[in-house]
Amino acid sequence: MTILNNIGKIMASDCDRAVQSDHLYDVLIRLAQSLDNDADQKLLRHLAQRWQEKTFNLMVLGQFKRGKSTLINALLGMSILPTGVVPVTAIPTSLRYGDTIRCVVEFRNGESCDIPLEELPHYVTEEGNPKNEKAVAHVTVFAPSPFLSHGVQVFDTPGIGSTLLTNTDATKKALPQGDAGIFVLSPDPPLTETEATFLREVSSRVTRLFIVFTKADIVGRSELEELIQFNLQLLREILETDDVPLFRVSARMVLEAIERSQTPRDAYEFAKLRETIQEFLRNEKEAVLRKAIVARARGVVTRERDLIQIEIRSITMDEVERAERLERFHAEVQRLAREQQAANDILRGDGARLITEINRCAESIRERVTRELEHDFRELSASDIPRSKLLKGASTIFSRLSERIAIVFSRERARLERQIGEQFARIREDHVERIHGVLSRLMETAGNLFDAPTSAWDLKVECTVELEDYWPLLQPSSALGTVPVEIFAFLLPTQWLRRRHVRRLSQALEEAIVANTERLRYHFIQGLERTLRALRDELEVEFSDLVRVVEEAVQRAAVTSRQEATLRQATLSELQTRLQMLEEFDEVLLKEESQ
Ligand SMILES: Nc1nc2c(ncn2[C@@H]2O[C@H](COP(=O)(O)OP(=O)(O)OP(=O)(O)O)[C@@H](O)[C@H]2O)c(=O)[nH]1
Ligand SMILES: [Mg+2]
Repeated sequence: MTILNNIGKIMASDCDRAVQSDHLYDVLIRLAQSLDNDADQKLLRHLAQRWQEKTFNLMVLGQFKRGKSTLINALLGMSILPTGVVPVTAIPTSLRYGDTIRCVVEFRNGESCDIPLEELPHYVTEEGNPKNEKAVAHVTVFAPSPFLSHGVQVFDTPGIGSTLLTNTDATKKALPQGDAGIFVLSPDPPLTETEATFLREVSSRVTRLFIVFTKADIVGRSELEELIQFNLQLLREILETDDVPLFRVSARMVLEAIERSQTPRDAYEFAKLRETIQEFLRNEKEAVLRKAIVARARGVVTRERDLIQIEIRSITMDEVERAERLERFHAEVQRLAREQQAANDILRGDGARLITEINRCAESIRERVTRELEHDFRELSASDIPRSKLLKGASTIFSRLSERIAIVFSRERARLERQIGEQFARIREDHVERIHGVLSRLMETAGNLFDAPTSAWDLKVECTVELEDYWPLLQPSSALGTVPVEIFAFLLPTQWLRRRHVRRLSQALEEAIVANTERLRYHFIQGLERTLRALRDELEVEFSDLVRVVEEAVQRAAVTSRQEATLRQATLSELQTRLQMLEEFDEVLLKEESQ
């Protein structure tokens, strides 16, 4: 495959950067290996794994045939995904970094298998897998593209708005997993109403959205500008902002250049798009995670250093003094454990208040959605449909309302997530600060009792409300049921029949709203309770670990102090060496922090 051979040359500088980003991983693993303390080792390995696995989901979305799969191939610098002139992508496909190309198909029954790249179209396209007869749930392709380094996972989604409704469905289900999105538009035709509706939904869900106007090569430059200005005007209205990041590109030109072993030159703003996305990933996503991980690792180093100081001082104490100080330490532990309990009680209270807030929000969501959908419903059912078309009319109203339910609830979910997320962040900060106070005092006490200077360290916990990726929106079809068809309907007077259709649809609509609000409420409360438990447990483990490691250090010191002078001296100088090594690790971590 020539494209694969060329990619290495063309994007070599990016590869260097990808390799460099693993330095922090190595530092964390080396630090873990150099420690005796199991809990800290485990924590550092966990941090290294989080760093290595840092994933960031970039969804490529848009109407069918806009050129999504081609654009992904161009961003990756290799022709991986099938593309074509009829609706192609039928199964959401994710692309992740791997040293070699590997395709993994996961089936709905939970089984999975590896397939050669050539067979990918048999599983992900409408032609190869019509109506998903192979029951594929998801396909992951691992590829050695620098674009996929830094943990980015690109999702190719089936195009929305085609006659293949299952494609639109599959894409909407994948949407909640997105961190950022690329919305693909092209000259043929300009933005449609379906796209506008979908775009509104997408923009409320992802933290960052890039608009890409691809296939720029199919129109002349002046026509292109005219089209772009037209689309931009609509986009500003839809996204309710004047700041719309739009990039003109030609994915085809990029791929053709790579095939000819050339660096793509004029593919409009393709290079800028690629750079902006990577910049965003590096700066906004990676930097935040890097800071949190480094702070945590430096906390471990500081604590280890403090413990060594305590051990060194304890070795030189006499037995009675050491035992008496350990007893005082335990008394202080009891007192601080009560303080920790009080902090947990406050957390519980804050959690309960947040649940009340979720309930209140759910109630206003129900009222707001009801007002909005009832208004839609009145408009939809206002027209005077002739008797012969009554059933068809009801069926149209039914599917329009089903669509609106999905959109409106997705928007409300995103809104609630933001609102609750912000409040949770404050609760988390307060709790972490309280527990941090308890832990610092614990360490300070140990330091004072054993005449060893201890240093302040940072306790950073950055957990967010853990919601299930997929929010189980009650599928409008099952929520609204099917439009009732009655055998004797033809005997009923038209007005009567019309009123009955309206009544039934209105009742089904109300039931769907209530059911979905309830699901939304339950989903958030469950997520919040799970997260609060995890936060409390994590900090409790931190407390008991700290007590244990201080005790262990003092006990080791007791053993050492009973040894004969040369052995004791050897242990002391080994501890000094470890102290020195930890200082060096701290310097390396400090440099990593400012990367
Ligand atoms: N001229 C030109 N054609 C393009 C470009 N990008 C895509 N195409 C063509 O547009 C057609 C559709 O491209 P795809 O990448 O399959 O589109 P898609 O959005 O993934 O389509 P679905 O998966 O069916 O939703 C193909 O025939 C591509 O060759 C481009 O930049 N320029
Ligand atoms: Mg496609």
